[in-house]
Amino acid sequence: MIFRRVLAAATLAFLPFATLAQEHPEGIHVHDAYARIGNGSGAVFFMIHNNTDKDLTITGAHTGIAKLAELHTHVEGEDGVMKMGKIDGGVALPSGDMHEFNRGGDHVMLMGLGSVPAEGATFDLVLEFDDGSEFSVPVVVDNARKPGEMNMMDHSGHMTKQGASD
Ligand SMILES: [Cu+2]
Repeated sequence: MIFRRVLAAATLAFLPFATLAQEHPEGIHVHDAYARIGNGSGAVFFMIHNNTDKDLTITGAHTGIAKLAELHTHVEGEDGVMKMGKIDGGVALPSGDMHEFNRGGDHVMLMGLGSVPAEGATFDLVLEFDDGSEFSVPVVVDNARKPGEMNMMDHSGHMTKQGASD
């Protein structure tokens, strides 16, 4: 019986990993969406998966907390200095593929913030796709986050894509 008990304990210990491995449901889903906000502007970071059978492009975004939300990336200027700029043509998200919006890379820039949401608060960022559909992502304000750090406990971004094409 001791062997059996050990086995049961081992199964329990591995359960969270098994759950993680299965987390690729149908449709669009987002992992670990967070924002850094300050001085009237902010940036949103997340990982997005396209598990639909359709090639999509993220063409834009909007949110109730900012006048403007733009897809940005960092590009090297002629002087060799990295600058932020709008991504021309949007972000391609082919079927079965994923795209990472991360620090120092692509991000969703928020400009013209009204009231600045508090640390730990959540707001909705709506992503716009080329097929006319939209996808709402709950984003948590996390100014304390260090670059490259990931919140493995956050599974809040899993939902079905809703929009014109459904
Ligand atoms: Cu930016």
